[in-house]
Amino acid sequence: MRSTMNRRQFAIGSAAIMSGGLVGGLVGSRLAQGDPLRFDRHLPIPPLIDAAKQGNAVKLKVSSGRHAFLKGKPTQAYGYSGPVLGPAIRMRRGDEVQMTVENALGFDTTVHWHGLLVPGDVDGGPHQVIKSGGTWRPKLKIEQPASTAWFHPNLHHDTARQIYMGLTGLIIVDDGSDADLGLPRTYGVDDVPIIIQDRSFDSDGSLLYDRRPDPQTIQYGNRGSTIIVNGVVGPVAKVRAGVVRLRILNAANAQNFDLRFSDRREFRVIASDAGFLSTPVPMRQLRISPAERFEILVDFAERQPVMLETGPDPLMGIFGAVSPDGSTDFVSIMRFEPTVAEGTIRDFPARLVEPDAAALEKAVRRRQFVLDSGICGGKRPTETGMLPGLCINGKSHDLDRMDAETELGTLEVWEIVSFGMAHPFHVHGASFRISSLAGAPPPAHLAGWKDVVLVEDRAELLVAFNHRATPAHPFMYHCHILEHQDAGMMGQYVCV
Ligand SMILES: [Cu+2]
Repeated sequence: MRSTMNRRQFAIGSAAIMSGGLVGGLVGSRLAQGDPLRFDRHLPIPPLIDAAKQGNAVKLKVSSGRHAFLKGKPTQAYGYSGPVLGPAIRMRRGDEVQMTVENALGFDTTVHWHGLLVPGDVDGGPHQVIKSGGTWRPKLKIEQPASTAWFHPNLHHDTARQIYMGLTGLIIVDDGSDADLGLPRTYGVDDVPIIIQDRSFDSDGSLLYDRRPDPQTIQYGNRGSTIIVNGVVGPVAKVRAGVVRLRILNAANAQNFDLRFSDRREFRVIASDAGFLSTPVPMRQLRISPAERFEILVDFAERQPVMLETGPDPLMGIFGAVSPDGSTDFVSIMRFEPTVAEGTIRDFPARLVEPDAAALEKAVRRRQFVLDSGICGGKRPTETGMLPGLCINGKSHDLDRMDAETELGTLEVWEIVSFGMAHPFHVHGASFRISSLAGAPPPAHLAGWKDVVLVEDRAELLVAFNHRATPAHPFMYHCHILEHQDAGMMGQYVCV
């Protein structure tokens, strides 16, 4: 069986890495130096830009700045209109938002609107480079249901490092349905963004990222020893004593997080990447892979402080299942303290929004995408040609090669196959329903519209193509382990 073989192949790779003594995909509640975390730093809330309140004209300046990920240790980071991360931009369905993106980084970048369903020429993929010192002015017509999206660089061969250094911002698409449903929606108060990332730091607090990652880092993705939430280590969020909505984004380069609360309380998943689920899904533990988003409702009415924890990456075998201190425990990543202020929302809704139907029998064709490593055809992913290739259907990404042509207004079945390890697969410019995961129907919280799917074995997707992308500005599909993407595990398609 495929999955058995995957695990065996994987275990061999893991043993090789561990014997090589390389630092890998390990999360921990302690800093590398061994200091226990105090969870006494207020959770930073990215500033909210409500596009409609400023005439649907939004400016972002991408630049380098100084930020203290570790308390008292400011260091270089990259951010959008700030030293690290970026604002949360609220956009309303039906509006057209004029973005102005100024690149003051000192080198090229792009800004990809991950989860926005917009045409290829404004999608911000590797064909829309914003040159150093340049400005990009895309118009974004918002025509999709309420959802949590985000924005980040997608520059050919330099996506992983730029995101690692801090380039991540949120987009909140608002269609009024959360007001109709009576959901918490006061940003930063009972509607709280939670951006989770793992990082490795030097003793001076600076970010460790090798511009030329070694083969093992490329193979398994960059994994840090410390977890940050909204850009800081060990934060505390003071929340209302009531039902609170968390918009969780995994913006790690490679790590899957396995989230739960320290008291194992139940929470409700209300939305995934591309919008609301039909009903809230009660869960006590939630896996989130790179680039995925989940919105959850948590009841803090009992006023008990609680920790948010993550387990070792369940899909990294030996490699991810052991912390630097040798433990396999869950570790605390942040603290919630319900305050004296009562929450205004006391109940979970019974129903949410019925997602747009998607009928498998309407699919016009079927394609298969095999995600693998090895000797890839096409251009070499590195100048030396000595590093491992990461490829889709045996080919490394090539900006000059078109891999697929789709037709506007159609549905297709895409079968994604992962070899060797689990890959989070993302499609630009389209959303999909998961028809099956390893041959079984998806669990309820993965049954809505999405744009990322973690493929451990194989997944069958029903993809809806409703946005135009021409050969000059194609859409990407790729693995969202950023080192894999940079090393060639990406393809591109047109939709005409
Ligand atoms: Cu991958």
